[in-house]
Amino acid sequence: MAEKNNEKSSESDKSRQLEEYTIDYANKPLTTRQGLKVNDTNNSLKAGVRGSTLLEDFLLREKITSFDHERIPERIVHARGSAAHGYFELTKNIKKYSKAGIFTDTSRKTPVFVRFSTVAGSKGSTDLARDVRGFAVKFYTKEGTWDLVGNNMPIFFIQDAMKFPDLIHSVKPEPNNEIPQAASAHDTFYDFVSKTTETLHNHIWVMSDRGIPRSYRMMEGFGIHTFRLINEEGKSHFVKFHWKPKLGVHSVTWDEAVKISGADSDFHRRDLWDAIDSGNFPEWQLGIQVVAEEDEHKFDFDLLDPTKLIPEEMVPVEIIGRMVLNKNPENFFAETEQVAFLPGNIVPGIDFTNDPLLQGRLFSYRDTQLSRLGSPNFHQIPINRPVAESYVNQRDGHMQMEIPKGQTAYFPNALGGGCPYLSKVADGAFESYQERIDAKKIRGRSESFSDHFSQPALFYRSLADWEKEHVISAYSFELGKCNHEEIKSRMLFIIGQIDSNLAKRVADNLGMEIPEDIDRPLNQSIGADAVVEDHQPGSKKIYLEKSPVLSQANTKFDTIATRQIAFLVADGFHMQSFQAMRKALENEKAVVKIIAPHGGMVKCDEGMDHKVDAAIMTTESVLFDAIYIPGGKKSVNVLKEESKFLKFINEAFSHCKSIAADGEGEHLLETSSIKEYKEDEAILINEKPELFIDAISRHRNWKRMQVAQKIPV
Ligand code: HDE
Repeated sequence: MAEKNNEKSSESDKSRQLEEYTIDYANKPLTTRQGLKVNDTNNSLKAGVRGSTLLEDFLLREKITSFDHERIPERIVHARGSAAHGYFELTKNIKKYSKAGIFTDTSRKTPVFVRFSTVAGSKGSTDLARDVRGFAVKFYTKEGTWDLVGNNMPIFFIQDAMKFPDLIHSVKPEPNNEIPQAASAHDTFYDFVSKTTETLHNHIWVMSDRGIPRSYRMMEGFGIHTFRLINEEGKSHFVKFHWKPKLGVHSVTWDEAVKISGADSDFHRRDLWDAIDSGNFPEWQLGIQVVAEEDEHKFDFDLLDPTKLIPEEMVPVEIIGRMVLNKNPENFFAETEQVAFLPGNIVPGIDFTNDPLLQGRLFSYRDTQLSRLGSPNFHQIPINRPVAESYVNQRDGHMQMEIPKGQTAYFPNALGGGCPYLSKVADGAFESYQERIDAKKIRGRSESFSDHFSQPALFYRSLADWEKEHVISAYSFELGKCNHEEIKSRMLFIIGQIDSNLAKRVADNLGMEIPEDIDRPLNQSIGADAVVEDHQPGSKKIYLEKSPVLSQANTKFDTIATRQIAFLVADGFHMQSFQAMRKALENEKAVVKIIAPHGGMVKCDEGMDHKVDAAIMTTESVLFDAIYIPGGKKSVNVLKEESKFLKFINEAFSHCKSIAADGEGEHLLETSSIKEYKEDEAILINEKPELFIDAISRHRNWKRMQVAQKIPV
């Protein structure tokens, strides 16, 4: 029991550590950095009130100099992100696989800091870009910090770190005109993708709804690489890490993404912040796929190839823990911007594999933190400080925050009593897994990495029809934005290798033909002295017809918690229906927002004032998950006259959202473009709140998709 209490304290250990560095400015005087009290921060020191500013003005110099240096380089990738604090709890001991404290001790609450991000855009770009999302978790474990720096997709674009700069240079704004921002739909990206077929698997995930999530809280997370778990006996198992969101995996449509980018480009950031602020803590389960060492070669793909997933039907995901995010950062810069993730941050019981992408990452992240944060002492920044105590001999450098005592900073030493001393593995020291390697030094790629089509094809086959339609539209949009015919043509040929119907539909949209063949090599990821023919991607294999978990049609649909519901009202709305619906939705933890023709207050038919959350001219239907219109003749007559309310309804309908109306509320629907489509299971007129709740929990009524496309919005 004593042990348990002790372990439990570890979550608060990190909070206490952060509190030590947190400064409260309430009731405090303004001072200089030296603590000198200040009586004027509005005027510089001048030779007369209309005279020139004096060099003597140390207050002006301190203020301006500090301002001049307020920025640090933004991350070269994943620049735009948002983060939160929380904890991880192990629900199932996996001692048989790993000796890590975090995987053996179910009584611990390990503090975490999690940063979500887009990849390509700059720090100020929109949250709704079609892109991969970063999902980086810092576990402050008692044995040292472990960083699981993953994405919301289970695979990556390339197989070898050597190609990362090429990938990123191709997707970032083009170097001559710095266009486009936070968008992959341009020539250089497709020039690269069409010549690098290993990108296709991650690429088709980005073209799917996974590339435009509804919320960070509704995304899966993946460690991507195969890692190792090492148990007390030193035995290794291969492992893939999965985060499964409690709210299921949900997305918006491309039309919404485009409009949200204008209406609220902080949509995901705000959503995460508001959910935590209101006590609706985001939650994920941690799952593992474990493969025995002896089964390393039993698959049709290579476990070391980061462009491949292990279908869950082949190796099920075992749920072993849960992560809850329960606290927003105090300060964006100090925490979210300065947090430094390093895939090389590891603890005993977990280890790396030879995945050539992972190996490159182990180098890159420390290097990039040096240029972002400016000093090897970045681990001393409060958000980066481990909970485990750290004693190193590398101590000098910019911004040393500690005062290391003593005469020695080297090992071995006698003068310092041999300290800091070495530990034994039995006492918790890290020891790399002793993998046997017997190989030639070679710059090249394993033949087992050359299947580039089977898994994108498996992904596409596994999607529901509506998801396939979204993928077709996404490819059509992206390629439609390219200016070079030969790039589009090459792409059509290549996606034809994934699925001929997909390529045909995209070709029709582009008004192009799919070429019968294109210049070889298809894939340029070949070794220096390789024969081109030997290094073509292999032809598509079908080792699994479908993997249902890859489709969002099979995600969880059991809650409406935190869903944003717009109540459209004007003076005179029917209080009874309003109140009954509101209560029912809020009981299920949905968030009700009153949208009215103006700000301030609206009066219901019982004469009470209700605070308006947003005036119609300040908001858009794409920011909501569903709409409700209570009865009340007077109210509905006003709403009918405002075209923005009709646009609001038409758009929600076209995005396949649920709409409910009571009493005269129906008249508003009849005035909108959806009047003919009332035979729709997510259009509920004078129905019980339970049916509306059920419809919202199903996220969207995709059966409406064809009809919805006819609505002019
Ligand atoms: Fe990253 N990546 N990456 N990456 N990555 C960075 O590190 C890099 C890769 C990922 O919220 C950078 O601190 C290389 C895969 C996330 O702060 C940089 C390669 C995966 C984040 C870097 C990869 C990721 C980064 C930029 C190929 C998923 C944001 C700033 C070998 C498993 C972390 C920074 C945060 C950030 C390099 C590939 C995920 C430059 C060289 C694969 C979530 O070091």
